[in-house]
Amino acid sequence: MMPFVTTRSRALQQRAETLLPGGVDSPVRAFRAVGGHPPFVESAEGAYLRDADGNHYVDLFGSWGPMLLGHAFPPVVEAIREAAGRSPSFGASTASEYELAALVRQCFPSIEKLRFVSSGTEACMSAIRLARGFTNRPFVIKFEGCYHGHADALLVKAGSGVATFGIPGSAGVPAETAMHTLALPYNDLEAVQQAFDAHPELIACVILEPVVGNAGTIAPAPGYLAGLRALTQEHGALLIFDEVMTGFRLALGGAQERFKAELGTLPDLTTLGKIVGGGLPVGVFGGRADVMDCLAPLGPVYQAGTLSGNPLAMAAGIAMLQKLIEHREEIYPKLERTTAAIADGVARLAAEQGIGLTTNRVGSMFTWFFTPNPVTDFASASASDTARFARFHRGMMERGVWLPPSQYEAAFVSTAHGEDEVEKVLAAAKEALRDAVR
Ligand code: HOZ
Repeated sequence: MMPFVTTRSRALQQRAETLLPGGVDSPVRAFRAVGGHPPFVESAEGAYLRDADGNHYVDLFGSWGPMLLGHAFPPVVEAIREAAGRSPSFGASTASEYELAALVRQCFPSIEKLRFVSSGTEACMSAIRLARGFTNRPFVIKFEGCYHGHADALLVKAGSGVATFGIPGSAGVPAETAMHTLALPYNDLEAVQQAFDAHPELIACVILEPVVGNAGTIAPAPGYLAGLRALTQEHGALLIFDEVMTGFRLALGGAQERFKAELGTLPDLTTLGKIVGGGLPVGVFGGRADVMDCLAPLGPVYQAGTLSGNPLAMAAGIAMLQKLIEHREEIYPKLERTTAAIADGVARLAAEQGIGLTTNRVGSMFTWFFTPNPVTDFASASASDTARFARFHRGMMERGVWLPPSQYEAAFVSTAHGEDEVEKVLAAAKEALRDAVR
């Protein structure tokens, strides 16, 4: 194995720490949960990242999701260049907003109307406010280990960095702000039924990641999504699918397309992010027209943003979605094949070495949990051996494979990954697994 040199990245991290808390702009990036030093990225192309020391990595986190077609995808880069030449921001309407909205609508039949914002956090925060405004009810049901961005009321028992650092929520969130958030175990319909019984006509909405990515990957149990749909309808609450990770990834129409046969009726509202911006900051919330028309300037629910519908972000999103729509027949089966080869290949290696590993995969997102037991909710995900995960992560980095630096984040595969990358990941994993259990 070549020596793993990270001298430049270390220096850049030390310098960053003098101005940026933890040296980062988003906590999980600091690698605190897995040890070692975060490499500083200089550039990326296709399935590969290159760091400041010249190390190359097969990228298995894809900018946390957006890079479905690989890095520096030429049509997206070209669209951004072209739009930048006409000025990066106007703070006024452009034709491109309708164009991207029409493409989103084409992929998601449940989205009759939508609004663009700048992040998944904003999308979920706005969707919740809208649901409360529409129903005139205060309570929100969310699920343990699901992460819907860092808005105050949604950090309760959240996934992603909140789970990574083992904190129950966040300092700075007054109890009154979170008192209307009911955090229930995922995949447990009985708990939802009980919450509706305990708070009759007070629950505005149920929000969930239909396939969880922020506690690691967890699939909905058969009947779970349909059960939530039935319960919300019965109790006059809105059902919100947070498809920030799963939208355009699990299928062109996200989890709601993938699980359509079982779901029957679609969610009332959906939030999107990541892929819809082609790598630029875009979030979307949308759904039933009667609900969306409660937004200002038509209705009483206020929401706004200077950079919402930003022309560069719209251009990138249009280029991305056009490609996905045009090539959907090749793209999704290829993603499925490559991801299965990677996820199942490592699962086989672990079994051969007698290592207890649970592999959860849905489409092109997956997680290797270091536990021999099934992972179906946050409690079972938390039973994973995070010290083993950290050693495995380190071993993979040293061998040129960049996994998300937390047991509680999903790995993502792109169309730029192929047989070469599968081979590289399996070769690295064979040795890294051995190190992980030493
Ligand atoms: N919470 C994000 C993914 N679940 C992490 C984003 C980042 O650190 O860039």
